[in-house]
Amino acid sequence: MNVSTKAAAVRSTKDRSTKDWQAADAAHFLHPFTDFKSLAAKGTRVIVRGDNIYIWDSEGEKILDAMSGLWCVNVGYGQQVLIDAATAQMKQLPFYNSFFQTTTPPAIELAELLCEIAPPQFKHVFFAGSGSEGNDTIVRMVRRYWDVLGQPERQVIISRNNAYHGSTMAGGSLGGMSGIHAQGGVMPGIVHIEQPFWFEHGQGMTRDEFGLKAAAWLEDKILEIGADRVAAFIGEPVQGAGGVIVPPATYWPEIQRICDKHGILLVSDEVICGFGRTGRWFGCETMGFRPDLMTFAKGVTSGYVPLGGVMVGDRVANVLIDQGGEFNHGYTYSGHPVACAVAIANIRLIQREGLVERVRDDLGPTLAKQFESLAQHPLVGEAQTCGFMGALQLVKDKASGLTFDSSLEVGMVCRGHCFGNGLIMRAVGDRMIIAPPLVMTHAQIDEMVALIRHCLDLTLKDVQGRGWL
Ligand code: PXG
Repeated sequence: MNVSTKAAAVRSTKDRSTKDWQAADAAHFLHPFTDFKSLAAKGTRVIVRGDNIYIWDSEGEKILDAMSGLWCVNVGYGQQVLIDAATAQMKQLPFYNSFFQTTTPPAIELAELLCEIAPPQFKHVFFAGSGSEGNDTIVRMVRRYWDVLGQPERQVIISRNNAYHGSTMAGGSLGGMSGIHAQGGVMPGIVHIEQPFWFEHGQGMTRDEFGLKAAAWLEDKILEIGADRVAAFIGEPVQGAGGVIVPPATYWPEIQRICDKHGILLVSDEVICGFGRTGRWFGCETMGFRPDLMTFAKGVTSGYVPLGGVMVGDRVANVLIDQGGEFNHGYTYSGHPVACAVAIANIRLIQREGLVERVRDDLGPTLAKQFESLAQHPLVGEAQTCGFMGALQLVKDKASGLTFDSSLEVGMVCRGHCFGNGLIMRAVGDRMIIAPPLVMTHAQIDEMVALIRHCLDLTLKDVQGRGWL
């Protein structure tokens, strides 16, 4: 098939049925983190529209999106000010780069605005196109920092098992997901410690005791490697893709103390926790630590267009600027004017609507209360929230906290019921997680929680019917 007949064969939106979309999808579209063959056999769900907290599929089914797209649509779908900002910027200047002594007004303004909302040590930004690219920048930047300071042997970056930092080579290596490591390997100089997951590793201790113990694993690792070889520690304030794992309150302050003691850079991956999700602008503020670098993406534009980057704190910025010379790193889309214009409109909207404070004072406490009641459900062993995200740990035995055999994939059974009942909720193993848009009303929270309860009931019935209890 030559190019012109191929183009002619692609039909327009209106005359295609769901089956037709699915067939074309299976024929040509390789989806992320997907078993291509089995997805082609099952067929995809075609999402065609979004408004507020809802999306619609090609069959006209309305779905409550309790995952904000993929942890990103913080202001909900259909916000006109974001659409207008993109349109105006596309007309004015759809693209120009920020290499070779040039810049654009949206990139400058966004840099200013980010520094205004970030903790006071941040006065500089490096732009990227995604969270993964942001974390690639982190690896290159922390190693460059130690090089410039005459300590090139400080190369090792410590991260955690079950962390998610993206899926480029550096992002996948920093993350602690064995499935990713098994395909493509782990970059040299990146090592992992255990995650601060009380339910799995801390039973029998108080949460606070466990938080200190989990932080001590960092110091053990530093001493094993030798502090003079360790460049940085990176973590998500609350692990998102790993299952909304909220660390004990003692964890992050102790991590901070250990990093300070050994002179190690502290990096907060704020790709999920940033932009109001935890009830402060950044998750490190909620968890009480003071990072040297922060990765951001997702909520910076509420996902309307791709944008990511790194907030660079004074400790690193001063060295790179005053002593570093050229930093040989950057992307075509570093400071993309349309993405930056949308980010500015998004942050201004979050400010105008007071969404960060709303999560802190209203949505967060309301969700926490609702999750306390869901914790009474016979299948739920633990319910945790932080700001406007939460997790329900499904268990076989509520009293002892005994979990199901992972091969039963009870989480996927529950997710199937959600999918079939107009609710998007993610399953991470047997942990059911949500991160809804920050514009939800109380009535919508009630609607969401009723759907969750219904899906838990259906899952319980299934599990009983299959004799798994
Ligand atoms: N850091 C964190 C903390 C993330 O959650 C990334 C970096 C990478 O961002 P990009 O923009 O390169 O995808 C992420 C992304 C899930 C899921 O299943 C989570 C993410 C991405 C895809 C799926 O929960 N988070």
